[in-house]
Amino acid sequence: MLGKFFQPPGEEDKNRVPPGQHLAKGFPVLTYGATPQVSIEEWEFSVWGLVQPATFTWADFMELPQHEFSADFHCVTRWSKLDVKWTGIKVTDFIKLITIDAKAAHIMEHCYGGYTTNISLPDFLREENFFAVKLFGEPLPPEHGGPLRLVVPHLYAWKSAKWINGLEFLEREEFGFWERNGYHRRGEPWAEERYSSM
Ligand SMILES: Nc1nc2c(c(=O)[nH]1)N[C@H]1C(S)=C(S)[C@@H](COP(=O)(O)O)O[C@H]1N2
Ligand SMILES: [Mo]
Repeated sequence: MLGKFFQPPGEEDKNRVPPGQHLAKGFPVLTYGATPQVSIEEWEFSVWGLVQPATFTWADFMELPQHEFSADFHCVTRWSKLDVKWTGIKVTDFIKLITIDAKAAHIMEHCYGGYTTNISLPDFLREENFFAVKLFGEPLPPEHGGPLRLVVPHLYAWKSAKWINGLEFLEREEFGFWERNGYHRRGEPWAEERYSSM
C-alpha cells in the first residue's frame, strides 16, 4: 500500500512535509459517512451562539471577493498533498459580515450531513484560511466538500470541514465529532498533535 499510493518526500519537499507524513499520489477523499448532495439554490450558511445570528445564501457568498490559494494539505492518517490549488473566499472577508460577541473564544464548525469539528477563534480567524468553491480550477466536487468547504492550512485537514453550513460561537471549547473520538483538540501537524492523551 505505501509504495503504490504514497511516497516519502524527496529532498526538496522534506522541510514542507510534517513529521510522520507521506506524500499522496492524487487527492484521496476522506469522509466519514455519505456525501451530502447540496445544490447552490438550497444552500445556506448560518452563524449562531455568541454572535448576532444571521443566515447567508449562496448569492451572499458570491458577492465576496475570491482569491486563488495554494495550500499544503495534511491528513492525520499520515498522507499529505502539497500545493493544492483552490479558489475561495477569505475567512477574514466573511467575518466582516457578522458581529461576534466579545466573549466568544471558540467555534464549532457544523456541516451538511452532521459532521462537526471545533477550532479556537484565533485559529479560525487566521489570514490564510478560506472557504473553497473551486479545486484546481473546477467547481469543488461534492466528494471534496462542494459546493463549499472550509480550508485551514495550518491544522490537520479534519478541521477543514467539507459542506460546512454553520458556525456556532462559544465561550468555552466543546469537542466536535473526531475530537470526541480521541483526536487532538487542536491538531497542529508540525507538533504531531494527532490524538488526545486523555
Ligand atoms: N463534513 C466533513 N468534513 C470533513 C470530513 C468529513 O468526514 N466530513 N473529513 C475530514 C478529514 S479527516 C479530512 S483528511 C479532509 C479530507 O478532505 P478531502 O476528502 O477533500 O481529501 O476533510 C475533512 N473534512
Ligand atoms: Mo483526515
